[in-house]
Order: sequence, then structure tokens, then C-alpha cells
Amino acid sequence: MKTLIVIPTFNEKENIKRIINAIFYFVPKAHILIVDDSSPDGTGKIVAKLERKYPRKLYLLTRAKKEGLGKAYVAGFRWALGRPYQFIVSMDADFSHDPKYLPEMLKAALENKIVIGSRYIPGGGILGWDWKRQFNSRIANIVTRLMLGIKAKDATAGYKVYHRSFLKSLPLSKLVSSGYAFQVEMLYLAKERMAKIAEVPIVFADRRAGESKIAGELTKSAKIVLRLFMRRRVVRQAAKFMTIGLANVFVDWGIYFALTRWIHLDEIPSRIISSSIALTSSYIFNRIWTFQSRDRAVAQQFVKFIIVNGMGLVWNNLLFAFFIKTLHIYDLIALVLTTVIVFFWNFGLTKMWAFRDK
Ligand SMILES: Nc1nc2c(ncn2[C@@H]2O[C@H](COP(=O)(O)OP(=O)(O)OP(=O)(O)O)[C@@H](O)[C@H]2O)c(=O)[nH]1
Ligand SMILES: [Mg+2]
Repeated sequence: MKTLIVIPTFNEKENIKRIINAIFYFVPKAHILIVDDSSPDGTGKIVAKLERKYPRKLYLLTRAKKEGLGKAYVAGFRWALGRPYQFIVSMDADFSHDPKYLPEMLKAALENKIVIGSRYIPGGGILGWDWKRQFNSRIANIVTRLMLGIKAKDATAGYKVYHRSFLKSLPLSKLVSSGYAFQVEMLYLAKERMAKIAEVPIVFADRRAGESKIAGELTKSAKIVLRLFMRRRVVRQAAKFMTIGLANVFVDWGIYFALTRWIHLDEIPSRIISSSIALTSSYIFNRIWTFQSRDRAVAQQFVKFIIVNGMGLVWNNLLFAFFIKTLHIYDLIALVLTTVIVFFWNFGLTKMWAFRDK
């Protein structure tokens, strides 16, 4: 079972030799690929020299210019997939990722598609970061997990073992991230593929030597997380559900106008007819467009839809009354609050019950 450890480097001359030696100490059978973006400090030259010491075990892939961590990994993964490696490890050069964890992580990889060296499970942790950096990392991790529905506790981890079959299943040329968000995108793609993931606790240490390249990566990563969020099926469904809801308000009003002004029907029956038509059309569009349901039990589905959204209407009024009378919330704020809550109620139950879509 061949293992390749991929390490992207940019200006890591103080660390590179020692990390390579340390890795071979802990996993003598593994191979290492250094993906160097033509570091001006000569990291690549050091690796080229070491290649002679470790023939057919240490490899160097030199890229013309600094293009970011994600791009370097994609190049490294492509290189790995072109050769018969079973397990592909991603790891930093600066000793933040202690090679002593490799044997345990590789063992866990026998039964998983991804193994994460995790800072945020019992036994894991961070050494040498001030509270500010720890706090930022925690928040970034929580927000990322919530937005993307990632279950792993350490969603931004960079120390991972990938099974070859998982990497093979990815559209490597179509990734949206080029920098640090690459790590998150990998877990997002793993979730989409329902890949089995395990976490092994690691104590992450601040870089030993050399300079950090993280500056500017945070906003870039936040944008990527937002892009991936918009790509989530549940988010796209919620957006469609909302669009249909809004559009049908106009359907409702239009029909009401037509019935009262042109056909001269009374207000109440007009209202009943127009809202019934709007609700029906909302059902139809949600069935076809939002949930793309092919369930034959249309009548049953329709009744469930009416129950959910009808109850939504009742909730709307009850909650509003509760907010302003009992909690004494300012009425316009209560209006917004109830609308948001009822939206989640309507959408959630329509999705999970009426259309029983998982
Ligand atoms: N090839 C390549 N490697 C990079 C690039 N950016 C960062 N790296 C490497 O990726 C790894 C992680 O980068 P770091 O700068 O350590 O980032 P960090 O761990 O978030 O921050 P610090 O440890 O505080 O520096 C290191 O091995 C870097 O040399 C890049 O653009 N190209
Ligand atoms: Mg680092």
C-alpha cells in the first residue's frame, strides 16, 4: 500500500530538510512530493539536492510561480493519481503538522475515504497561537461548518489523508478555491459524495521557522465559503421556495383584482378563490421547480402542502400576537421575526414532509 505525502512549499528553507527527515523517520516506507512554487529562498534547490539522498522516495515538482496552496495541491494530487499511490497525505512544511501522527492517521485511512488530523476533538489542540488567532480560527471553523453542513469538527484542517478513490472522484480542474479554502472545499466535496470521514486528534503547533503566508487569505476564503454555500442544494431550494412564495403574492393580488373589478364578485369569495389559486400554483411550481418531485401520490402531497402552509399562516398570527402582547417586542421587528420563523417552518416541513426529500 503506497503512500505519498504531498507538501506544498513557498520559502521554507529553514524547515524543508528537517521535515523531510522527520517524515522518513516516522513512515520510512512512504514517498514524499514537494510542490514548490519556485521559492525565491531556494527551497527547491535544497529538495533537489536531497532527492539524491532519497532516490525514488523523494520527489520535487516545481511550478513556475506562486499560485496558492490549492493550486499546488491540485498539481500534487494529479501527480499522485498518475502513479500507483493508495493514500495521499496533505501536510504543511513548517512542523505545524507533526509527522509523528502519520502512522495513526494512515491506519485510520484503511477504513475511511478521508482522515483529518483534527485540532478540535478531545486530545487535539493548538500550541503557540495567541488567543486572538485561536479565537479567529474557532469562529472560522464554526461558521464554515454551519454554512456548508460539514460534520467534521475541524473543517479547516490542512493535515489529512485522502484515499486515492476519493481524489479520483473529484473534478480537480473545476475547483473554486486556489488558496487556503481548498481544505474546506475538499470536505464540502466529500460531503456531497457522502465519503466516510474519520478524525484523529493532533496537537497543532505554531510554525517553527520562516514566515507565514496567511495574510489576505481570510477574506478570500470567506468568499469561497459563501460560493460553496450558494451551491448547496438546500440553499438553492430555499431560494426557489422563496421566489415562488413572492411571485404567488402577485398571482393572488392579480386574481383578486380581476375577480372584483372585472367579474364584480364580492370581496370575500374573491379572496378565497385568489388565495386558493395562488396556493395551488405555488404547490405546482414547488413540485416541478424546487423539489423536482416525481412522486405519483400528487393528491396526498398537495394536501400535506396545504396543511403545512396553512398552519404557517396560523403560526404567523399566533407568533405575532405572542411577540407583541407577551414579549412586548416592537411590532415591526415582530413582523420580520415571524416572517422569518414561518418561512423556515414552511420551507422545512414542505421539504421534509410534503415532498419527503432528504
Ligand atoms: N506551493 C505553495 N505552497 C504554499 C503557498 N502558500 C503556502 N504554502 C505552503 O503551505 C503550507 C502552509 O502555509 P503556511 O504559511 O504555514 O500557512 P499557515 O500554517 O496557515 O500559517 P503560518 O503557519 O502561521 O505560517 C506551508 O508549507 C507553505 O509553505 C503557495 O502559494 N504555494
Ligand atoms: Mg503553517
